[in-house]
Amino acid sequence: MKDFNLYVITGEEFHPGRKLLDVMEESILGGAEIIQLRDKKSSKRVILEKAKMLRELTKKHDVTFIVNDHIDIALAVDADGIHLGQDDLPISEARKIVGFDKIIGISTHKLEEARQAQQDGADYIGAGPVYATNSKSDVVDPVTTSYIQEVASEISIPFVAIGGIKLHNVDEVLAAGASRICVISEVVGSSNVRGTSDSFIKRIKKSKEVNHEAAY
Ligand code: 3NM
Repeated sequence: MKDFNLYVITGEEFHPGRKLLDVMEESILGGAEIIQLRDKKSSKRVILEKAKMLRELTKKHDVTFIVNDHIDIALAVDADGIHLGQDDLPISEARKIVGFDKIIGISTHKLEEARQAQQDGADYIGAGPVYATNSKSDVVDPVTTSYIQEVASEISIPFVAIGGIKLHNVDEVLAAGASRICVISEVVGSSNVRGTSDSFIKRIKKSKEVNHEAAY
């Protein structure tokens, strides 16, 4: 998969009165390189319609498009990949359905799950929730930046840090070893979605420069 810095997930409850497509386009214009459609409430028909619109938008901007949970919808709209949770289909079964041309990502909350995901052939993992978050109902306790440190030192596939990440704490997450950040509320709930994405991108890139310099 193409590497990335900022991954933004939809969260329509955070932008009442503003359109999904407008908000997600602003996040892309600010620099988000992956967009994930995550909708735990709507009917499959409604999610399909949103997926079609976001597929078109992400194609227009040459951005990666991932669908959460619904493999059938991801295939129907020719998304770039799917994102699974620990209770969804195992990666081996999902791979049989989507093949090797699609990205498969999975959420992990402990090292055991991260190792398993890597062994099962995940293209990337989510590592979180780093901090407390209101964006996920079935959320586990925060894993803190120590999980980020563990994943950074042990896991070789790409990982993205997620959960309660804001502009005020992102530097801490980057310092723990993350180089890719995933956000819902801080970006989509912002009154300046584009500017907030852009600020995240600048912080991520800055941290990479510093680490690069430190390595040489
Ligand atoms: N997955 P926010 S945390 C969707 O830890 C999701 O796997 C998580 O939203 C995980 O940036 C999370 O608003 C919510 O905290 C992220």
